[in-house]
Amino acid sequence: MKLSSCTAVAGTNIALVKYWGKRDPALNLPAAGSLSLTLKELGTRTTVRFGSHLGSEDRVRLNGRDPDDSTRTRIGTFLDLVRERAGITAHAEVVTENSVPTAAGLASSASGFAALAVAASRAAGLALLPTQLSALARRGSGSAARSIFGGFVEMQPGVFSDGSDAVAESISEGDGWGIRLVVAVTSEAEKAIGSTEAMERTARTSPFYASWLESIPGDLQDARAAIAERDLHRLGAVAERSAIRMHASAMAATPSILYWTPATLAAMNTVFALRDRGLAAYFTIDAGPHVKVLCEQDSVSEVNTALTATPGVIRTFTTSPGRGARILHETTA
Ligand code: 2P0
Repeated sequence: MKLSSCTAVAGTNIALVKYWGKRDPALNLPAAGSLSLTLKELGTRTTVRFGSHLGSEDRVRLNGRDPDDSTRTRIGTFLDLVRERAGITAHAEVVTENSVPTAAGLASSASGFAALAVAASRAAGLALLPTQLSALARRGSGSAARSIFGGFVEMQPGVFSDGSDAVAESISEGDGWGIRLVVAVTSEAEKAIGSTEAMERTARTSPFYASWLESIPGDLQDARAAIAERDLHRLGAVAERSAIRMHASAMAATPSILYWTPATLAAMNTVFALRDRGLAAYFTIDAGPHVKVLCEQDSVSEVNTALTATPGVIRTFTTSPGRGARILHETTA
């Protein structure tokens, strides 16, 4: 196998039907399906180069800096999977840039591990199919499996113990619909508790976890139908209740996991008020305090104005459906 350098990009994705809980933490297998929208404006660009001259450890630069120890370990463990699969031992140089604020509930691990899966596998001489890339990306982060594909994407929980069927698939490209997601940033701080630990605590201690899992198949069915009909009201309603149920199950854990701040609640109320005025606007909230509002292109300016005027909202930006992870360029060493 020939080693090369490869640069790949991936957009992050925001789940409309949330993933929160694993059936196998070691292989990162989700306990239920999820459904997301891959975004154009927020993502990761990653270059990977393997080489025996790189010495005895992987060199990683994240946004122009050395990453913290846990991030370095997580990337090194992921590169070990790629090395094992490609039958190589060389270490790698990884240079990665996020256009997503890292670790503030804006899903940098989704685009990060999707871009890393594409760039590292290719640089190691592998030629993986999108489904195989999705399974590989999942090992880095559950949500990353979805960012291999563009537009609306559904993640299958799978039934096999090796996780080979726990992969994402594209449902619809998502463009031509004029759908937008307005992000209201409510904090610049890193989130208090990471998703992996929070999910595990929810599954172990929340009395609402079982009913949360039971509610997901119906939400997936509803979301799929809404996308097929291009029905924003129906899709938005599913997204809002999925987010609320996910957070409710996490809040009920011991100790409680609470991502919401007063600004989060104020932004949620802004969305309710917009709907009372007849606007099709629906929120979703991930493992952080930010509020993301699903609406039509024509409503973006009204949604933006209302969110910007909401106490505690620091800034807003607008995102739209994007393509799946892909190679930007590669060179053979
Ligand atoms: C999601 N989140 O579906 C859910 C909703 C956040 C809230 O997937 O442990 O970073 O790496 O599989 O993918 C964030 O969790 O967790 C996430 P791991 P991940 O987007």
